[in-house]
Amino acid sequence: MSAPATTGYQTLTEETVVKIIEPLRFFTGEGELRVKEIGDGNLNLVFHLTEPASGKSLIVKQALPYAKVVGESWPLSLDRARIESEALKKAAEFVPDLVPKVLYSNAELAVTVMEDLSDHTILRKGLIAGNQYPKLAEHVGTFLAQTLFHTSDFYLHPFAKKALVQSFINPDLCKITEDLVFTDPFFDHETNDFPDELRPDAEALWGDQELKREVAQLKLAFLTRAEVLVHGDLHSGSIFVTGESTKMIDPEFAYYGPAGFDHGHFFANLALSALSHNYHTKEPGARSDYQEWLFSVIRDTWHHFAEQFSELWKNKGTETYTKVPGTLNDFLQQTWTDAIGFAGCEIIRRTIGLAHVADLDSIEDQGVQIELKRRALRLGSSLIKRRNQLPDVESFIAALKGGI
Ligand code: SR1
Ligand code: MG
Repeated sequence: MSAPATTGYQTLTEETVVKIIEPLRFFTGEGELRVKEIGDGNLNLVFHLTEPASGKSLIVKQALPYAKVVGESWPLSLDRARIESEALKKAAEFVPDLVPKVLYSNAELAVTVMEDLSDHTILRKGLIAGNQYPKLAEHVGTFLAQTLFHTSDFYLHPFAKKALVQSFINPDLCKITEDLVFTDPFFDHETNDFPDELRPDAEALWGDQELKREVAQLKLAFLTRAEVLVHGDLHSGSIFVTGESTKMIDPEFAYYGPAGFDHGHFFANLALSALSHNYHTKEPGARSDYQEWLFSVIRDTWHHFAEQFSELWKNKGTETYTKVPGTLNDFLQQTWTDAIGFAGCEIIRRTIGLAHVADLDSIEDQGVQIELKRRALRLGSSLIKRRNQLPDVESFIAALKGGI
């Protein structure tokens, strides 16, 4: 297969990207303009433009018509650039401080021009270094409560909600998740990627029919439950942080899906970080302190989310059934249980699937790395199967502590 034909689209270079931003008149034109392609993700080009004389800088992100991580044999729709900038603008209606500001977008060129967040660190890198971010839980909980509630049927007129569902139809990127998160890691598929030592563990998963039956339910929820506009890929590489600020970036996987999906990804990546600190932080006291902090982020994120979502439900709910006692609790409980299941799938796919996490892959001691990945597979499987027996955040944290 080759990349799809595109009209008016050209892949930008460090030379041509300058033309794109000229009409914005963002830079003063004094002195040199430095341009560097800095994209290290799986899918896109990212250009960093700085003008030392004025101290101004910005980011130009361009989608490629194929998955960069694999090559032109994996074509991908350029519409994800429109989806990403629309999702950022939608989130900015409710939480402008928690997303990068979009300065300009061009759907034909699949380009989004954004504020430069170079003063922030990618959360995954910060977690590997053992840093703590005191505002992280509050900010992620707020982001989830505000974006999920305001894009739901609980708040929007049904026509407005359906118009949003339509504009966030995202088949190519959803297919990546359907395959890489929910299907391939649970079968002997060519996209899987793991060392030989883990083959018996992977084969145990592939032969576990009870597990597969549960994953089938989670995949069906992902395929069919158009509840809210989710970020769609909220792992710790999609969050920029400082001590005071948190920005959710990269919502190119945004679509209408089940409300627990983003929580699940975020919690899974914190759990993988906690697991990896068995290695990254060798001194036992410091290790358990750091792992406790990671668990407190899970706990506080959920509480911030549930509190704010409940307030919004009570004060701004327009759907008739939001007034019926018990309906809020039912929705939160379903979201919670789904989140644990989605977390289990994310933990497994980041361990034996196509796209791994540096938290585990950067462990130099191969024996330790294999052992921790083995634990990750057991943990993910147990979370998926036991999600209905983990009714609250404390039982979930207890399960994580037992599993890492
Ligand atoms: C081919 S894309 C692999 C992964 O990278 C993205 O960040 C998503 O997590 C996707 O599943
Ligand atoms: Mg991404």
